[in-house]
Amino acid sequence: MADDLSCFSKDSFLIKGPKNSPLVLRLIVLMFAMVCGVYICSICLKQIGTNNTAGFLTVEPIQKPCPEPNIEPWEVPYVHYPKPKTFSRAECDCKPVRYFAILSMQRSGSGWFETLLNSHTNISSNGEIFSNKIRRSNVSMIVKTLDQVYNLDWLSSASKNECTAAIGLKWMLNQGVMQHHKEIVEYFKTQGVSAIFLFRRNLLRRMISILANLYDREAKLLNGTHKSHVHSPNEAEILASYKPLINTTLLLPNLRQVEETTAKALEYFNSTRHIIVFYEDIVKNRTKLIDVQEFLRVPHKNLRSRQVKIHKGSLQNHVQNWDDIQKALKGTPYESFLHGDYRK
Ligand SMILES: *[C@@H]1O[C@H](CO)[C@@H](O)[C@H](O)[C@H]1NC(C)=O
Ligand SMILES: *[C@@H]1O[C@H](CO)[C@@H](O)[C@H](O)[C@H]1NC(C)=O
Ligand SMILES: *[C@@H]1O[C@H](CO)[C@@H](O)[C@H](O)[C@H]1NC(C)=O
Ligand SMILES: *[C@@H]1O[C@H](CO)[C@@H](O)[C@H](O)[C@H]1NC(C)=O
Ligand SMILES: *[C@@H]1O[C@H](CO)[C@@H](O)[C@H](O)[C@H]1NC(C)=O
Ligand SMILES: *[C@@H]1O[C@H](CO)[C@@H](O)[C@H](O)[C@H]1NC(C)=O
Ligand SMILES: CC(=O)N[C@H]1CO[C@H](CO)[C@@H](O)[C@@H]1O
Repeated sequence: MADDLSCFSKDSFLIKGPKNSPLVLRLIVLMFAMVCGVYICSICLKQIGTNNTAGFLTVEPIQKPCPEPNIEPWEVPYVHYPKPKTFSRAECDCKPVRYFAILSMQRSGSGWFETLLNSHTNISSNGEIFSNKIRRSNVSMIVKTLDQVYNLDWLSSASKNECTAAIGLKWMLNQGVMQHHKEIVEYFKTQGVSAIFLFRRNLLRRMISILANLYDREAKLLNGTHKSHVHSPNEAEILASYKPLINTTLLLPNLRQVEETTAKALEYFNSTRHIIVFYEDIVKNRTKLIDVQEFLRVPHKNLRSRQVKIHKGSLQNHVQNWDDIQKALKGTPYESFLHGDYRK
């Protein structure tokens, strides 16, 4: 429209010019044409400018698409290419990332297990993020936290760099997992998160570990600091010197309740991709960790932890009322817990 108008006025200026020629009129028409031209040019420039910058913003992050990873079709929902806000994945931009969550219970060896996983260059497990009550106060907070973790934007001492190939966290069943299981299962399925269940077979040993840990929270046996995990045999010995008294009235109901929780959790998460790992099995045979690395689809490495086991050897050395406990468990399905012994 504007173009036509300016051309028309130019034509009329050329045709009419020679006949009727007041200089003022010619100048006015000339000025009008110039203003029109400048106006049109400026609009053109503006449009080119915005479209160019808009183009850069939307096109740059997806520059060249990553080549199709060499994976089996069932794996596709579990392979991700996060774009962290806090850093660039640089040379590993096109390396796929797997999401996982270690679902466990307190004093089941999950701290040790996590340090083993974190000794792998491509695995980053961010610890017990949901021990913080605010982060698990409702489903939207949980989802927001998980989104941040899986987008590689959660900063913790475990965060690795651009070449993380498996990202996750440690999550205790009593930290909102059981309470919000429906929504969490839904999240795991839609976002492609794999679950690693880590349980302990000998629940009596677990109970002793819980009681000793609770006691140390107050007593702080190691030079006035409370420690849940130790790195030297000397420290382990000091912590194990405390022998808890187990209330035998509560023993059976408590063991039963832990078993029920475990069974329920497995039932809830049955439809998610998962693996079940037992602490005792890893202690006995480290090659079990290959199964876990296979599950996470990371290259196989020799995993290490500096943590030292606290309660070693026969259980009877670790409690005050061994005789009562023996009596309470004789003839129950839990009798085998009395004998389970293993070295490390
Ligand atoms: C969830 O919890 C957070 C923090 O406690 C709160 O700010 C937010 O309003 C809650 N959201 C819903 C939907 O309840
Ligand atoms: C693992 O990390 C290394 C660098 O630390 C990187 O070169 C390698 O590509 C990563 N592997 C995977 C599968 O992402
Ligand atoms: C406690 O402190 C003493 C002296 O400061 C030190 O020799 C000892 O190793 C410490 N023990 C532990 C378990 O840290
Ligand atoms: C064991 O627990 C029960 C129930 O809490 C309590 O009534 C009982 O006194 C406890 N026994 C001992 C020896 O502490
Ligand atoms: C999970 O589902 C499978 C079949 O879909 C079933 O065989 C198995 O018993 C279930 N496990 C639990 C713990 O519910
Ligand atoms: C350790 O476990 C692997 C499989 O996870 C098995 O092949 C191997 O025989 C086991 N080794 C021992 C000593 O039990
Ligand atoms: C060709 C083209 O992409 N034109 C777009 C330029 O930007 C404006 C608004 O920013 C869009 O409306 C045009 O479609």
